[in-house]
Amino acid sequence: MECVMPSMANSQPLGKVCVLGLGRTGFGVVEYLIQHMPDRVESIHLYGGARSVPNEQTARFEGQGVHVTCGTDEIEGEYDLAIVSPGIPPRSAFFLSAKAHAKDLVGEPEFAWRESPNRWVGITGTNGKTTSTLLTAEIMNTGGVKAEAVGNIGVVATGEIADRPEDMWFVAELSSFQLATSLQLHPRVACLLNLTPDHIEWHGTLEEYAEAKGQMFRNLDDEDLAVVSVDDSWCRKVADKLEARGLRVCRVSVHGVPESYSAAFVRKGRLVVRLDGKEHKLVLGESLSLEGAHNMFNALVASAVALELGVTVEAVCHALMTFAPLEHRIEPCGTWQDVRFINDSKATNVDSVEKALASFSPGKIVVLLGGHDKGTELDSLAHEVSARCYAAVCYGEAGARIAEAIREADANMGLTVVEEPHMAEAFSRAVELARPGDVVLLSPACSSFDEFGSFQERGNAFKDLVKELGALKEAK
Ligand code: UMA
Repeated sequence: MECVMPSMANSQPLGKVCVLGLGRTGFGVVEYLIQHMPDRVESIHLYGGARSVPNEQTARFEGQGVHVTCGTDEIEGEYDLAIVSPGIPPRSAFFLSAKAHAKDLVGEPEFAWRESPNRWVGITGTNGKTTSTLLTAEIMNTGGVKAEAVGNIGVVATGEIADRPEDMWFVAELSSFQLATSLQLHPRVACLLNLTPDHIEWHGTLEEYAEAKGQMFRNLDDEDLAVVSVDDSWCRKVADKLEARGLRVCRVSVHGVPESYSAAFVRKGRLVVRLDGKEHKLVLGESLSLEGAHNMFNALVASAVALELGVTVEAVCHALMTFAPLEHRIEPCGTWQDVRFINDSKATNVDSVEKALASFSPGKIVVLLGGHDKGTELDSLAHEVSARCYAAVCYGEAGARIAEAIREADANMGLTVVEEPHMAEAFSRAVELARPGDVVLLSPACSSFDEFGSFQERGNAFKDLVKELGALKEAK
């Protein structure tokens, strides 16, 4: 395999480069490339795809010498390198056309790594990536080890390279989309949190999705550390394979105490990280600022990474007790007539919703489900909703399909299932249905793109609806 020498990477010529996508990634990459014209970059061609139209930003780029093409998936000309935004599926005409016209095609984190390859931590998994990434960076900074959270959390790594001090770590949340287009990416610590079906419409099969996640470990060597869950069967297989390769693997579990030389687990209520046989006893689970078993798991992962990179036990414990919970993640946003409103807009897949449902008393949940239909398999969601909820209000593009799955799973058990066109109507309906003591939970199991620009926008719209109702904000 070709090896990129860290000290050489930043000076290598990039030649003719094309960039695909007019989102955060495309813009961040183009801004970076412009700084390297003409010495390393001969030309930049930005393609927006079939549905794109020029905008103020593309006009600004054109003024700086960038060629911009919108309204087509056809790439023209020949390029040394194509850098692709993660939302563009590898089977799409757009992606394939770029592949046919470029000597090398990479995703954005791979490009960022090639440009600045020292001190990377990679974190992936179906759920918990954002919390784990932010918590890891927080613990490291608390312990005096400089770190910046980048990647899928919304910070394009390439855009952060220019101002990156030599001693700063990138703690990168990496989605399966981003990993599927990574080849040489080589983090010093790589973490896999869990693996459940998601994004199948993008990857094709669960196997391909799992394979993409596995890409993160491809280049690890015996100096590195893999931090891998052993609480689900897919991840256990990954941990076994990595150990068979002779790598150091920290096995993480909230259910048991792994025997391995390196492990992270809970013993008598206390979080413990064992690295190369040496145990570090951390805080009691009840002292964590984040609630829920899944967050205890995220805390174990973040602590293992930080301890591996030299943070003291004291600093880890302090950060674990003070880290502020995240917006749009099981976020309490008000109470009205003894009904609590919870914003879990970040729950864009079934597994996240199931975790949210498990956080409240059974039979007292009115859940709002729906949005952009990702074609996810709905059986287990439907059964959980039937078992745990009092009512389900389904809306948006995926609303009818979800409602049908729940009705089928519920088969005369008495759950109220209703359909509404949009989130606002769904919210009003949920308010009508909720009884004192209930929770109205927005945990949609879908992405937001049929109605909103992002899950943040959807979460904020939900919180505005709660505010308009005259709900009182909870103290916590
Ligand atoms: N485009 C097409 N065809 C497509 C899809 C996209 O032409 O089928 C082009 C269009 O020009 C469009 C552009 O690509 O304007 C958008 O690119 P993008 O969808 O990759 O979005 P970005 O704004 O670049 O944001 C991406 C991530 N988005 C996706 O993976 C869908 C952001 O993750 C990430 O924060 C950002 O890069 C910085 O790394 C969001 C996300 O939803 C939060 N991630 C998924 C998740 O968490 O479940 C994986």
